Amino acid sequence: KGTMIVDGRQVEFDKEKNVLEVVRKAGIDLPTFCYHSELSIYGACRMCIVEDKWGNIFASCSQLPRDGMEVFTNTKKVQKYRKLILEMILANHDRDCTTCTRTGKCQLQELAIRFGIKDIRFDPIRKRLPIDKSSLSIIRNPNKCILCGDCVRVCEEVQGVGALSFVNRGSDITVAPAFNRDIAEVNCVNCGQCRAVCPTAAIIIKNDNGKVWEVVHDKSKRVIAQIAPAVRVALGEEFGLEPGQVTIGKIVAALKKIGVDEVYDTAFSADMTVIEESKEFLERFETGEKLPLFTSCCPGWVKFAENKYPDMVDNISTCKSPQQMFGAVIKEYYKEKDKDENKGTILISVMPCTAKKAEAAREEFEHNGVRDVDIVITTQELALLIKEAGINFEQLEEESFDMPFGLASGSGIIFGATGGVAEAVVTRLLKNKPDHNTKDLLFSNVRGMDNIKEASFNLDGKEIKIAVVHGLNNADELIKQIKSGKRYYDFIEVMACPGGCIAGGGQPIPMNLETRKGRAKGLYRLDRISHIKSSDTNPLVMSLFEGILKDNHELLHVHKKM
Ligand code: HC1
Ligand code: SF4
Repeated sequence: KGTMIVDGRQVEFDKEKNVLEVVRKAGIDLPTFCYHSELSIYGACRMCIVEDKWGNIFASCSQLPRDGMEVFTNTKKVQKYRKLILEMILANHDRDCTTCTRTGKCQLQELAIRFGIKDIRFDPIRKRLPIDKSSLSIIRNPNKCILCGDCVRVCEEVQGVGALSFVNRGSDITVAPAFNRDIAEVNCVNCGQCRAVCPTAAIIIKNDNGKVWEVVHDKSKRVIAQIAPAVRVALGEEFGLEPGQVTIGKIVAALKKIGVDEVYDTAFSADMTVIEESKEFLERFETGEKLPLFTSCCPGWVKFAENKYPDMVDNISTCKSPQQMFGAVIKEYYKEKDKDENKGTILISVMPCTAKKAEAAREEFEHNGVRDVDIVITTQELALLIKEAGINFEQLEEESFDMPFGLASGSGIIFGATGGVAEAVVTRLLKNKPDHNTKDLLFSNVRGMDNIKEASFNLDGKEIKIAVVHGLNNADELIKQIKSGKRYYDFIEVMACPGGCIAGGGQPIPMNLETRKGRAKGLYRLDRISHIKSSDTNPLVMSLFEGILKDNHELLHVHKKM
């Protein structure tokens, strides 16, 4: 607690972690590339420099605020150094801005404009490096890297993966996977969180929009799209709306305009997942075998477990994720009709997640040459697709999902927020279904952004212990505690990205606590207004279980090949 003086004005501080936060509290937008409140402080970019009353220049992110401390943010010296730093970064940065996917949203470009950089006085000293296109999810271009280290820290500190690090020294320094290998050859789980924090286009989403155009132009194809829960509360941000605003009607309309024949809801197949997964849970709970049961819908988590805890893979549910269940069902549903009409059904997934691209491509999701899911695009790619098609999103008339796979329960929709899957499974298991008021109370422990959440529920006199984790480093911590016997649970929901799918690596940026909370709120609002609360009361899902799935439950399960 204390008071600082920023540019001659008194500013009180209390919980602010560093001088930078106090300056920002004073209403001054100090620039930075490498400071993220959720990551450790690195102090590498030095864009946030300030000057003290003795003329010393320092990075404000790396200094604690002190009572009586006086700083200046716009002195001649500060302006000169800041420009110099920017010029040096720009000298070594690919400047193909006209064709860059981050143009208009690049922090480097933004600051170059803001600080009036016109000429760059230096020649590049870094040599050009190859672009790494090995991953199905992300593309790394080291020639656009400004060495802020954000990706390195998010991958290590938030995801506990550590797939990226600084390699080499001096002017050869760069960020790369271990031993300079391709990213697809290391332990990367495709979560895309590195892309979400990258200030430039050094890490971008692999764009699969070309494949979408190809299939919608092909008249021999029946083109179907499924929309993940989290997309509907985030896409609007790309068109100037607040996080959490629901634009699902416009998303359906836009996809139809682009040429998709039928548009369905992944929350529908999330309802199917709930039915299958709760059945599986009850069987295991009864026998006490292979507990805790871990959820299987997050491909980043599944890959992490395969890499790091192969001995626990059997504890992961055999249920396919909703994305894959939807694919398996739709391909079965249209099998005969496709033969009769001499057509091929193509399924496009619109997901908040970069890892879903890798999930769809896994070998176990192909049967007799037919893939469950053919193309996966992220929320960001959908926004580009809409812009490319020249669709005026604001003026688009809303449309409803197609039937029969367009009706989902609120439980299926909240899958997109951390805690949502656990809440949906427990809601399904409870005999007396809670209304939304009791739900808010009952599930308060599994909702929200705490790292590790716990709750217990009484089911026919037996207590079920549940944990919810998001962020793979938190999952790692929890597993260590389970293995050491410090904690016990029956059911664990794991989502790789902090906040769950709403903050997946394919979502609009910025990704921060505010956007996460706003998007989660949007999903819970949809649950509150939905007529169907519990997956087992979704009549269309139940009729599917009586219909094509009756003797074909295996369609919904996967036995992972290790
Ligand atoms: Fe998710 Fe899921 S909730 S994994 O977060 O289980 O991506 O939104 O589609 O599959 O339904 C993502 C979201 C999504 C699946 C569902
Ligand atoms: Fe790390 Fe995820 Fe990026 Fe892979 S995609 S390098 S796991 S942050």
